Parts: sequence; C-alpha cells; structure tokens
Amino acid sequence: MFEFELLKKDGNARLGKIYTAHGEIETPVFMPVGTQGTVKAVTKEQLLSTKPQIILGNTYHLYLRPGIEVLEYFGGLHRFMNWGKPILTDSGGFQVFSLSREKKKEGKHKAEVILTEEGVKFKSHLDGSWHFFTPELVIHIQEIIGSDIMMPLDVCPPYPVSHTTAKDAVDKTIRWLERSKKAKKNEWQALFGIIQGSVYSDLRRESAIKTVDLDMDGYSIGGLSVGEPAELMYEMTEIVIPFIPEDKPRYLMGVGTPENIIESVERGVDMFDCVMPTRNARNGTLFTTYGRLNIKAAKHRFSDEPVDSECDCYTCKNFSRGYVRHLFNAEEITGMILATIHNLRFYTRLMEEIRKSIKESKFLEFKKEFLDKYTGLK
Ligand code: PRF
Ligand code: ZN
Repeated sequence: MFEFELLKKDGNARLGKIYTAHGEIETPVFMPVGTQGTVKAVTKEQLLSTKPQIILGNTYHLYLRPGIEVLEYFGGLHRFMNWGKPILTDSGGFQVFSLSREKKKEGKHKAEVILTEEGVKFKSHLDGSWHFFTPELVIHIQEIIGSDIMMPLDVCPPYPVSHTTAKDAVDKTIRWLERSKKAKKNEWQALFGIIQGSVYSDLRRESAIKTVDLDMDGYSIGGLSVGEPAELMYEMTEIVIPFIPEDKPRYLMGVGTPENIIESVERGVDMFDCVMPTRNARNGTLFTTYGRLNIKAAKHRFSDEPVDSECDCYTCKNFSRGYVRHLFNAEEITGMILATIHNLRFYTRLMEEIRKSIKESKFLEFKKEFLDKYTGLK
C-alpha cells in the first residue's frame, strides 16, 4: 500500500511519485503542518483550494488532546477531521524536546524531559502531567491515528551539542527504530527511519548507514534546521543522501524557507514540512514572487494590488493588499485566513514549478530565475 517511484532526475534533483492508501503524492512535495488535526486558520475546503497533496499531524499533540480513546472512537484522524488525502505523522520525538526547551527559556519549570533507554518521560505542555513515550507506544498511537506515513520515536538534540551527546542520540535513535519496526502491526502504514547526528559528518554517515540497514519505507533527515547555519544543514544533507537508496523517498524534517527547499531539492530531497507558511501568515508575513512582505505596513494602505500578481489563490483573485492590511490592523480573523490561504498556495505553487522544471530538465534555470526575483535581484 506504500510505494515510491523515481520518475526522473535532473542533476541530483528528483521527480517522483509516492503511492499511499489515501492516494498519490507527486514529489518533491511540501506538507502543510496540521499539528492538532487542523491546518491552523483554514477549513478543509480553504486548505484544498491551495492544492495540498498530504498534510502532517503530530503524535505528541494528538495523544495529549483529544487523546487516543477519542481518535479510536472516531475511527482515526482521517475520519475525525474528514480528510481524504494522505497524512504523515511526526512521532513526538522532536516536540517532546523542543517544547520542554521553550519552557526552560521562559524559566518556568525544571527538568521536564527524562531520557532513558526504555523511552522518554515528559511533562505535558498543557497541564503539567507526566507521560512516558516508548518507541512501541508511539507506533501504537500512530496506528490508532491511522496515518499513511509514520515516524519512529527519535532523539533530536539541540544545536550546538557535544559529539558525545550527539553520538548517544544517534545510537538511541537506531535502537528505538529497531523496536519501532518490531512493534508495527499494520502493513498499509509506512514507517520511515530518522537519520540524526547533529553537524558531525562521522555521526551522520554512521546514522545513515545503520538506518538504511534496517530497510525502511523511506528516510527522514532529522536534527537539522535547529539553529545551525544553513550551509551546515546543506552539508549534512549532502553527506547522508548518497547512503540512501535511490528508490526510497527522502524527507528533510522541519524545512524550511523557499531558499532552503530549493537548495535541498538540488541535493536530492523529496519531502518537506514547515510551519513557516502558516505561522508567518498569522503574523502578517506573506510570501511573494519578489520576496516576503509585511502586510501590516503603512505602505500597503492604499494598495489596490493583489498580494502577489503572479498568484492564483483565492486571496489574490479576490482582494487587495490594502484590504488584507486593514483586516490585520483591525484584528479581524479573516485576515489570518486569507493570509494562510495565500502562503500555502505560494508553497504548493513553488513545488509545482520545481516539479515542472525537473520534468523539463530545467531545474537550475528555474532556481536562478526564482531566486533572482525572490531575493530582489530582478
Ligand atoms: N525529529 C522528529 N521530528 C522533527 C525533527 C527531528 O529531528 C525536526 C528537525 N528539524 C523537525 N521535526 N521526529
Ligand atoms: Zn495568493
């Protein structure tokens, strides 16, 4: 029920197709983030108007709320949220660590994550209650959620981190992947392996080799885009890609900006997810052909132009920058909705153009054209 087909290469950039129980996905693909069973600020119909192929959900959040009993009662996440297309779920490995770090920064609590060989004990960001995730439980939860693509529980260290701690994270992530694979019951759901190793080349190589040895349905590159310079992220991606078999999809987790995505596609990445289009939309930062703009700025007050004249989204077809700016300044919810629709369509259109350029063997030409405009070189 899960398959990947490599259709064409242009340099290292790849055009492919993923087959899942809930339909096909053309790659390279961007997956909008729907952490809590909704892509924030849009209804299913509004989301569909941006032409997404797959969305992402989070095991951590869905387990805490509404909880697995509710998800089981409703027959899984697809049925619960009335979403017929594919869903990928993240394991919670990353959220457990990053949400606790956020709290630490706020100076609110002490030790909130306890890492052992068995699993990870963590405090809920909602009510402070303690929970214990094991690789087996995280697979079980994702089988109740019924996602098409599951992620195993992993250890994602912060940046920077010592070689020793990064090595521990790699080793634990591998041992947990073996346990995840054994725990998996449903044939139709895919399970990826997650490559860790921070910014250490030797660890990245070791992690890639050992993860690929376990013959997973696809391979995620984790532990990047956590504050390291973009060049290091590209370097680490370049190191692991040659170890991943050509006939399996590669997913760069939590990435990124349009520039990050283009650079990573060039290096052979097939799948991306990021809160960037949706989160930025809600604070008034919009992506356009000529770069980002802050729609709240006074200069848009009398603008009768669409947000992006080259965009075919509902927002750009119907409203002016001046109107969207007004909605933001008046704190009307519709502002966030219109901005989210636009940003999501900007990202899916970017991926459509990337795929077209690979199909026509013009990826590098596309890259130059896109970046010249986007970064203001015109
Ligand atoms: N692991 C998991 N999810 C993730 C990451 C990771 O390393 C990242 C890193 N950018 C984003 N999401 N499980
Ligand atoms: Zn638009």
